This record gives sequence, C-alpha cells and structure tokens, in this order.
Amino acid sequence: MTIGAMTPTTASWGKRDDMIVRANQPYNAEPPPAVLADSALTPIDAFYARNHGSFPDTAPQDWQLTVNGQVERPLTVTYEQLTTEFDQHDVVATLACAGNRRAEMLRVRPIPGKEPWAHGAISTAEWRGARLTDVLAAAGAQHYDGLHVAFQALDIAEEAKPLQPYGSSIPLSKAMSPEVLLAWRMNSEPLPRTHGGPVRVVVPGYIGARSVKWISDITVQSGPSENYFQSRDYRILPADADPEAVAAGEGIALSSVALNCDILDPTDDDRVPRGQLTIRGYGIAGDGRSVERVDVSLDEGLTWRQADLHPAPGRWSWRPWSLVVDVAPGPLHITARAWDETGAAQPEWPASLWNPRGYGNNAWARVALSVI
Ligand SMILES: Nc1nc2c(c(=O)[nH]1)N[C@H]1C(S)=C(S)[C@@H](COP(=O)(O)O)O[C@H]1N2
Ligand SMILES: [Mo]
Repeated sequence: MTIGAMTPTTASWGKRDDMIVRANQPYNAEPPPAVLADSALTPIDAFYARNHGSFPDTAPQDWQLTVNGQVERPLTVTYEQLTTEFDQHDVVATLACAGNRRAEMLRVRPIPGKEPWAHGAISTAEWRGARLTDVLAAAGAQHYDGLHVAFQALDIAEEAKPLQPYGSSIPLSKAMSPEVLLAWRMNSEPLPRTHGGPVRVVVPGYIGARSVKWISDITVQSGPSENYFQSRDYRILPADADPEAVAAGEGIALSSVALNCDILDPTDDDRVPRGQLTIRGYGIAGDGRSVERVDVSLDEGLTWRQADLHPAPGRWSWRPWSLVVDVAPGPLHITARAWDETGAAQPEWPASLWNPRGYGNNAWARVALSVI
C-alpha cells in the first residue's frame, strides 16, 4: 500500500468511475448521458459537478451566513439556526449549467479555454432547505422594485480576474419566490461538499451559476452583483466580441434557462442493433413553465412523431420522455425538439446562437450513430 498525498479523483469526490472528467483541479465532471436517462432524480454519484476554484471544507458547526445591505436587522445565522428555526421545504429542481451542450457550439466555431460540456452538465435532485424569502424576512429586507440579492461564497475562483470569491445575484422578485432555497440536503443526504455543503443556494429555473455553493454572505442591494461571474462572465456577448476584453456589464446577463431538450440515449457514435430502439431524453422549459410536447425525427426534421412524455418529478424539474422506434442497418440521425405551454419552440441550429463564451445552446437535439 502506498501512503502519500492523494490527488483528488472522481472516486474521492464520491462520483461514479465513468464520469467524464473535464478538469481535476478544480473537479469538473459530467455523467455519461445514458446514466442521466436512467432516473428522473439524478443519484448524487452521477450529478454533474461544476467548480471554478478550490473549495472549502467547512464543518456545519463552523458555517455561518451573514445577511446585510438594505435590511432592517443585519443577521448572522448559524447552521443550527438555519436548520431548526426556519420552516423546511423540499423542492425537486434541475440544475443546468449555462455551458451545457457547448460541445455542439464549438463545432461551429472554436471557443478556447472553455470546457467542452456535452450532454451531461445538467442534473436533477430533491433539495431540502429554508426558503430564502423567510431568511430575508427575518433580516427585515426592504422590498422596493428593482432591488437585487447578491450571494458570495467561500471558494476562491481561480477563473476570475482579479482573483475573488465566487458570487452572483438574482433580482429580489425571484429571491422572494417560494422555490428559492438555502439548501442543506440533496436527495435526502447531507449536502455533499462538492455540491456546496454545508449550505448552498438553489435557484430553480435559473442557470446553475446562480445557485451559489458554500454560501457565506447575502446582500440586498440596489444593483446586480459586481462579482466577476455576474458582471463579466455568464453573459451572452455579441458574436464578434473578444471575451478577454469585455467591460463589466457588457452583453446580456443570463438568468432563467431557455426551453431546451436533449437526447440522452442512444448517443453520438453508439452502435445499436437493428429492430426496436428506445430513445430517451428530457425536455425542460424556463422558469417554471412546462414542456407540453417533444417531437422526434429520424429523417433530420422532414417528418416528426411525438415522444411519450413522462411526468416531471416537480414543477422546477426536467420532464423525461421516451419513444420506441424501429431502425434498420445504416447511419441513424435522431433529432428532437420541445414545445412549452406558451407554444415556444427551440431554434434549429447552434450556429444561430453561437456566442464567444458558448452559453445557452438550446438548439434542436441531434445525435448521429449507426445501426448494425
Ligand atoms: N461557490 C460556487 N458556487 C457555484 C459554482 C462555483 O464554482 N462556486 N459554480 C456554479 C455553476 S457554473 C454551476 S453550473 C453550479 C453547479 O452545481 P453542481 O456542481 O452542484 O452541479 O454551481 C454554481 N455555483
Ligand atoms: Mo455553470
């Protein structure tokens, strides 16, 4: 047996061996897509991990949260107080990284220095926590129109320029919605360290970047956070912008996720036997809307049939779908597109959405494989 310093690996983060690791320091990984298709709630060992820097290892008894800014009674809340003095709520919510499906975008034009997330930077869990609105009320937060709630964390984000703790903000109107939690449990287990334990913010319906992990400070303020990840990153820049040279506030800050769907199984380059094939995937609509229909095409969009929609495990989660088709030997292209309750549909190609940081790819889902 060798004893020595261990490099953190997928196993030491409690993840499956077959995670697709995008970086080890900090740990960034996504599950194989077929694993995501296996259950509506993603097991913790398969849940994608997206980290911007080295993250803290704080024991619950050492954790505390400050709430300040435009509040009548600035507060410090301990883990004990948060978990015993506030009502507890369970919310099933999908977290989707704004960079999910970037791999398809960078086939349009390269996106240097960004993780080539494929289909798996999205996962769903049941989160337990206190409502952010209850904690804000305990601090006597003001609620004028146009206020924002800024989050700051304990990790130091090496990706940020200059180096700074990770942070972001959401409008106060969203912060006061009942689905937004300060969560300490995930799928009935204590929130694991990789996912922000002891306590993280969960902002259902918004891009994953706003669900700040290792939360330490909450500030009610008149404008959005000036943190790098709110003011410079996680923004849709014009196609000709140089992401290294943008000024704070340039581009469009991402908030609620756009209607999307994906094919999880089979996936690109699979070889499947002829005959009956079950296609599985998910649809997700932005900010609490529902997916009403998913269409699947085996001829690149000439003709469509409707997928079987399965119940969503919660209003803030993705909606699994499946479809059994008959396939003959040869190349197979599968396309899928979702429609939401407002009749909105997805754009056809990633080329029409391409942006310098590769965010928000919600083009029709496409996979190419062979039938043998
Ligand atoms: N403190 C902190 N919070 C964070 C991040 C981070 O690096 N540091 N990454 C964000 C991003 S971009 C995403 S997509 C989600 C990912 O959450 P997960 O790792 O639990 O899947 O956390 C968000 N919260
Ligand atoms: Mo993300």
